Amino acid sequence: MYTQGLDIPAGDRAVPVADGARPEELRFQARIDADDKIEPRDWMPEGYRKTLVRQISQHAHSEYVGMLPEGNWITRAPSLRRKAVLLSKVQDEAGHALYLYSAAETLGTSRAEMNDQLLTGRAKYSSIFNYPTPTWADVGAIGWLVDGAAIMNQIPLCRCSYGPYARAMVRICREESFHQRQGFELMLALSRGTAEQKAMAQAALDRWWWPSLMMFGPNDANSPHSAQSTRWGIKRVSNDELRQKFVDVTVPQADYLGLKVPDPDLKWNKATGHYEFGAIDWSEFEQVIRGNGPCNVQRMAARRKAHDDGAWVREAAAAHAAKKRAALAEAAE
Ligand code: FAQ
Repeated sequence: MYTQGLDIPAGDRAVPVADGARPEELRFQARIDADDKIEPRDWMPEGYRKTLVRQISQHAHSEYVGMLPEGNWITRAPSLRRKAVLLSKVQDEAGHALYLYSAAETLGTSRAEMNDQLLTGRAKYSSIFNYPTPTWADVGAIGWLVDGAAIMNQIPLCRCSYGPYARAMVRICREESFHQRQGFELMLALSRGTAEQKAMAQAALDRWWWPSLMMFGPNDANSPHSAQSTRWGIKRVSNDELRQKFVDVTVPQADYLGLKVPDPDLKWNKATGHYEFGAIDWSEFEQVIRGNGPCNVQRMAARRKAHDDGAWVREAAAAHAAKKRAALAEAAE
């Protein structure tokens, strides 16, 4: 369902290389256009490396910070089954961050450097994780909508031109797909529950709908990185196209749940075969990515505290590694 229609032929996305490109740039672009994978030791333009480090590290930070909103409910999950599922889902997100940090490290930027960029506010993470989770239904809404939007955006990344990123995305997408289903199943249980539970599910949908649409990034016309990232085969489907696919897939799911999407302008257009939806409040998005969302301060404070609290673990691991290296060197003498 989430993967349909995402295969864009290379010819349709190719944008001409700038005049005066050097031979190695032309060779590089020819490899991209032939759908060849670029590997860490291959020649690549500095801009390509920089773009990938920016996107992959932001993606890793998103998975990492993204553990916090749902993590808020681990101790209060309503049953042992729900607690076990939520625990393993949140652990999966930590794993995604790890694969992505590792993929970014292959481009020559260390994990410590990326972490420093996050903690000092120089790197972004997804706007979506700056919203609060006041009720149990928010856990369902995150799985259903946020993981649903994440998969929509990430399936095309499995075919991204950079090998380590593309390979990391395959496993991540499989896990996100499971996360989406568990969120939907949670929402289904609430929607079929008492009137109070159904109202809780509706309120969570009201809270998460618009921020989920913002996750896909600015409209194509206002997306500064899209043209170049598309030319380099990093981006395969545009922000607006993915957002539209998400709306088209998700509205019937809301109908099935008996919930109402909070958009008075939402309507099915028979001629185009797509839903038309209302205007996104981009000023809210700007505020959130500038650090002024409802939970930005709280999220960064939690990450800084976790980093500080973990200092002894990093020191112990480094001391252990040094000890092992010394023992190996001694044995080799
Ligand atoms: N939030 O020119 P574009 C998840 C920034 S993972 C914050 O369109 P691009 C799993 C953008 O960085 C969710 N900033 O940029 C999970 C750029 O700023 P910069 C994360 C945003 O890169 C689920 C500027 O706006 N997914 O959910 C956002 O071509 C549940 C201009 O934008 C990924 O990172 C935003 N929403 O396209 C975990 C996927 N959107 O860097 C836990 C990989 C845009 O110049 C629980 N990333 N910006 O300062 C991508 O696909 C792309 O980077 C886009 C943005 C599509 C996000």
